[in-house]
Amino acid sequence: GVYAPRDFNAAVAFIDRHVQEGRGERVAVIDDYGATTYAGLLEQVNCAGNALRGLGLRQESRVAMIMQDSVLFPAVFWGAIKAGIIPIPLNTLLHTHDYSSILADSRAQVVIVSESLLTEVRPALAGQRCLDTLVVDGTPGAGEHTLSDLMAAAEPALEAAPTTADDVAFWLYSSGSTGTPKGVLHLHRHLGATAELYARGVLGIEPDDVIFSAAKLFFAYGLGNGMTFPFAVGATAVYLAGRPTPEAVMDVMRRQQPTIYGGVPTLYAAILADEANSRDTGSQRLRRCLSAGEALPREVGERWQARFGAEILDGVGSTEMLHIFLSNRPGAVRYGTSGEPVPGYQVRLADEQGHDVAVNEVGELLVNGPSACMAYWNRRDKSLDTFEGRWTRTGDKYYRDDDGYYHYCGRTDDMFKVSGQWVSPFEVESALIGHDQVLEAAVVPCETDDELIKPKAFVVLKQGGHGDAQLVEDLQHFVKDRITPVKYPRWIEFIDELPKTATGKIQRFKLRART
Ligand code: 3SK
Repeated sequence: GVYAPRDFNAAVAFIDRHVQEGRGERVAVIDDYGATTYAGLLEQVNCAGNALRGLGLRQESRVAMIMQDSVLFPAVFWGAIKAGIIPIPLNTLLHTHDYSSILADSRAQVVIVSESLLTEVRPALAGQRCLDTLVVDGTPGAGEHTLSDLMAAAEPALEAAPTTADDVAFWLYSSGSTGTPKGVLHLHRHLGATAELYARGVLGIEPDDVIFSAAKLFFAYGLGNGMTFPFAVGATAVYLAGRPTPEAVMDVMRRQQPTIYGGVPTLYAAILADEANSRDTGSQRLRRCLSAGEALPREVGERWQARFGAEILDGVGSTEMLHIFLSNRPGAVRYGTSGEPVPGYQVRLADEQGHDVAVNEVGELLVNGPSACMAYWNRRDKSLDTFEGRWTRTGDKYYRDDDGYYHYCGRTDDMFKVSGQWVSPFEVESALIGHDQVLEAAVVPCETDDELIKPKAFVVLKQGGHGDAQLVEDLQHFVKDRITPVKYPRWIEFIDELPKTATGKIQRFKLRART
């Protein structure tokens, strides 16, 4: 293997190793309840692994996790992996019908749920054929188990299951901007690959870093930021259980003084737009920020850096590739671009026939690297459509400029033609966001009375509410002055918020349905 020997259990490399090498007293996690050292985490990992075995789970059986961010998340995640059991962290913002179909699809036998999420999850257990045990992080109901009791009664020593680097270690469900979620299978070797190539290679994480990720641990981006990266080097992760509102994020920044912050564009923009915290300087130790989930508007990057003094490394990743494979690098950031390939990954841009496109021409982005997932669970056709030998199709359109920087143009299925020219919604949205009254925008194709396709924009204003006809006209001129005029939005509708996936991607298909 590239980053792991053949006989390999990722939990030993990420958790046990720190204690074996004398770093047991370093702080691994700070959550809403306090700090846990690496030695304390190892004990919790072992107890959780033994507790799962005690529930009858064996190597390769599956446990679903619907848990808020706290130290119990890594305890269960790595405990399962160490025991050879496959954890499946699920989005905590889903509804009963989503949990019902995902739990059935995954065939998990046990589900661990944070108490506050029980109302959505409990009804999803009805009629499940494989799932027989509900464990609650909190107070259980009749016939349910308590996570803390199970862990307290379990042995604090656990021998790692004899897994290989190519065994499946965990699944994630992709939350693509359309369609039903797909189970994405990741191997023991993948976590180390993202830590080595992106976290050490680009982000430059070090043992003394304190990293805070507003993106939650159930999301591949948050899982890397909040567990893989700090635990790869013995650094400290800060967790926030609740919603990462601008106030909550700034509060953590002030109290925990992280050195690295992982956010998403909407949150960067919302923090900058929030008058209430405009004097808050956040963390005095902040040295690096990263952004993913959707493209970071240039304006937002520039304003953030001017205010907080730390660059934002905007990057692109996917659940399928586990983390970021295309990114801006420290000292060479070009806001408004997704940067360059992370060393260790290869990318190419292909036209509809699969041929490489020329510099400055738009094509679909494909990526090849050592953290690509094995397949989608039970979705053979989708797997065949997405994974072409060593290459993974991303569904994103990009062009590469003369300097080798990649520019995002939108999702393959979001692009549309106006007067024979391809329009990237992202290009029009970026122009709109440059206006000082606009917080966010989404652009979709819309038919005129004579059945021609023209751009329509949905706009969220910084001060909220609706703009008048004058503002519509100003915004249209503003766009025409900045990009090819034919792409300006013929209609502008003001809305309170844009429909988004739980991980921050705009769901343009929902807006298309409204036109
Ligand atoms: O959306 C992204 O850019 C991303 C980044 C890292 C890991 C996962 C995802 C989906």
